[in-house]
Amino acid sequence: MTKHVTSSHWGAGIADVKDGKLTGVSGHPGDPDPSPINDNFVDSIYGSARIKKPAVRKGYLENGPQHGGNKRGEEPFIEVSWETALDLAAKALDTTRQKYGNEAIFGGSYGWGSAGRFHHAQSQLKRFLNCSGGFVRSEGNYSYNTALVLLPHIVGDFEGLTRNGTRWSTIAKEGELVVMFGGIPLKSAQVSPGGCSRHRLKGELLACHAAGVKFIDFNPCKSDTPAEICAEWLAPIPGSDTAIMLGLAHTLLIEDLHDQTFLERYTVGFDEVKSYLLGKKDGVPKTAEWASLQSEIPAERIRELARQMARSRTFICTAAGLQRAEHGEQTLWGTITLASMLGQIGLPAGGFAIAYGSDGGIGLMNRPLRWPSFPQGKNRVKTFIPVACISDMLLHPGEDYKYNGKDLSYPDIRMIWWAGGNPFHHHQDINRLIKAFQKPETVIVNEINWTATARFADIVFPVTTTLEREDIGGGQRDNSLIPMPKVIDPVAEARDEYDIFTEIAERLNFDKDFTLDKTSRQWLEGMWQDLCVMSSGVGITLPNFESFLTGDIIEFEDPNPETVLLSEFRRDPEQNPLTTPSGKIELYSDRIASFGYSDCPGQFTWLPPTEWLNSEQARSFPLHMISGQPKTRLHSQLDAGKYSQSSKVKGREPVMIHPKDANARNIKDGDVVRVFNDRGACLAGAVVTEDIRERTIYLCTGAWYDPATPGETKSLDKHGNPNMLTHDKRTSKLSQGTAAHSALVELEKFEGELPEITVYDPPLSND
Ligand SMILES: Nc1nc2c(c(=O)[nH]1)N[C@H]1C(S)=C(S)[C@@H](COP(=O)(O)OP(=O)(O)OC[C@H]3O[C@@H](n4cnc5c(=O)[nH]c(N)nc54)[C@H](O)[C@@H]3O)O[C@H]1N2
Ligand SMILES: Nc1nc2c(c(=O)[nH]1)N[C@H]1C(S)=C(S)[C@@H](COP(=O)(O)OP(=O)(O)OC[C@H]3O[C@@H](n4cnc5c(=O)[nH]c(N)nc54)[C@H](O)[C@@H]3O)O[C@H]1N2
Ligand SMILES: [Mo]
Repeated sequence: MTKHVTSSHWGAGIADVKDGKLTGVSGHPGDPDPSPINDNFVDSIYGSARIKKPAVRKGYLENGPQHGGNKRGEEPFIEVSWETALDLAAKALDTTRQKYGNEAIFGGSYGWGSAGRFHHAQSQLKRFLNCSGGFVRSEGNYSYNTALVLLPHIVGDFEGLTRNGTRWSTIAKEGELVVMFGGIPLKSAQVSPGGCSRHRLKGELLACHAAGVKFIDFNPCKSDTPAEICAEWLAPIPGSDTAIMLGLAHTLLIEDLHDQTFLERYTVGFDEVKSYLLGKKDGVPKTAEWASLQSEIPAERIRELARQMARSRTFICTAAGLQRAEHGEQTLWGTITLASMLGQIGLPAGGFAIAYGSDGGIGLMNRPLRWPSFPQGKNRVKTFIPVACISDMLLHPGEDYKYNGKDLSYPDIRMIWWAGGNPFHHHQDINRLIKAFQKPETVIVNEINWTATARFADIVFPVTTTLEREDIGGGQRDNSLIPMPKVIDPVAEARDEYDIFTEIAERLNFDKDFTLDKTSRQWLEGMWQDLCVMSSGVGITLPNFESFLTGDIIEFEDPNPETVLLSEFRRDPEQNPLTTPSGKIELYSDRIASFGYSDCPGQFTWLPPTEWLNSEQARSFPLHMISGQPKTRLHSQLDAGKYSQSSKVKGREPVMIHPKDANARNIKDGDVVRVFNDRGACLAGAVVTEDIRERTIYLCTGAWYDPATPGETKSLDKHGNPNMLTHDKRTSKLSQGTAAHSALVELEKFEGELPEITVYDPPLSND
């Protein structure tokens, strides 16, 4: 048995290999709280869902590219030689750019891929497409797009706010009260983009609790926050947090508990907020009673909480999940408005945080250096889309739309190339996406596994996993370099992305631009050289690359453990202005107001979602579905693995349902249920629990879409993908973010014969 250090988005690990085969991956011994997601590796690497050879959809192989009328997701695949697949891909790329120009190629390819600085699938694809003349890219992410777009207008860019965010260690020392909208889900903090050497959040939260910090959790789901911190659970109607924040703000205002001095010195626009709170703009004072009507949180609790917040050192934490909903911008603007009224921004353990807990690094650690990455080159195509507009783009070429003050129109896409992402996992309203995906002439997907996205391609390239290639591990917010040696040989015919793209570039005569005449090892050694130079700047001498690969984690000093968000601004706002137009916190933004968007006006505003428990649709679909992140995997990755499978109920994704809602439908724990609305339906396995509030269900993302009848319109998904049910409306015209958390559904016991799960078997032709 040999042991090798390795890394993944869920942390540093140790891979065990016997006779050339991977037998398991466990957490690194230095990690106090390693993630069991590692247990998914073995089955995903060797199981039936692994793509073993290049494959081409039958109709595409027989008839070539067609515009519309394609049978993607329905027709089987035929395995072909690497030569054939590479030739076909080169031809499709060349024909598309010659016939329609590079504006017809979509390489946005959103997704998490795997850890590793060099073999980063998206960077590889983007460099390749850039060398080929460019592509339509996508901007932003599904995670916190409203934060990316809104925050620079009103307080500063999200990356800066998280990088310089107040640490949990400071909250343990100085804090008294943490008010969480959406909790601090430890399940989410298992994951950190690019990996981490230690999972620190649980320890830090326990230290806060031991130091006497009180936690309050507004969350429809209780169990997403660790029981050990004894948070007071307040379970609002999903989507009503903005109203609660307004109710709190109203109480602060009328009881004169707000910090007028802070507001005058550090913010602009409070008069507008005041007038809105008092109902002078719309005739509705935002009292605690009013907030209670929207949220079902008792008015007295809202009022008392406002007082408690004003008399304590209070830290307001808003989870990323909240803004993944219609008008998600408002939950962030509300957070900042409330924190400004309390006047504690810039004080240790005061102020606000966005997305703490949605990542195992934010608020815990920082990287000391900017780790090197594989250069993507220059994109000559200027057209882009906000990432969640994928179906709109494919279905409505040429149509105009608005985004963050810009008037844009959708390009006419003829070819899609995806590497390192799974849109049939991540995008909303999959039945709509299925239609959209039939339009282009060619779809190419590089994948490890036969995911739904691979099944909706024409050409599928099997790629290596992190354990089958060597790389440098370095997390986006972590202080360590983690060796990623090659642990096993590539399974079946899988190849590295770099080699696949090099071969296609050779066929089209731009391989020298792509490779700069370097092998992967030479690129890695070059990146390591850069790291050696940068590290010596912070007093660390790195070993040579070979010794790094065979050695252990290299940890750097935490660059700023005492950071307090916006403390410099607080100390001297004239010398340290914010990057907003006024240099201050903008509680009213002239710039946003000037865009004239009714779905995102110039100040924090209550705009009820179209789908929520107080809307008309709740009569037909009376349950609110939350579709957060799964504990047992990263999104859809390694869903075939042991740990992910261990959570399933009769093979279906678990759905949490309150006993009252279950009883009313004659559903028992462990029953298979059909969850449905007008957009689609899926099966799921009932977990009856009081951890979820009434009239709300929780179905995590990531079960691979497994249609009962591929090709049939709105076929039942046998497996439990919540995006069968979510709508494809965006947060607002400002950020065009996903609004996945705003969805109403109904469910019933599934009575028929239980269909088999078939999505882990390859969709290959038997002919
Ligand atoms: N309803 C609902 N939907 C959501 C969300 C939600 O809360 N609710 N959350 C959203 C969020 S926050 C996100 S970030 C997205 C995530 O969406 P994605 O990032 O698209 O999801 P993943 O499953 O991580 O997809 C990564 C894919 O890359 C593949 N892969 C891994 N390594 C490699 C590699 O080296 N090369 C290649 N070619 N492929 C590789 C994996 O097998 C996997 O299929 O989902 C979003 N969707
Ligand atoms: N294990 C695991 N960890 C992950 C991921 C994964 O797939 N698996 N994905 C990673 C990624 S890409 C991201 S972006 C982050 C996302 O991290 P988060 O955004 O933090 O995760 P979510 O599970 O979407 O939602 C967070 C919380 O919001 C609550 N919530 C939902 N709707 C409402 C509401 O209307 N009001 C209130 N008050 N609360 C609400 C949910 O109950 C949940 O507890 O997680 C990361 N971590
Ligand atoms: Mo995300």
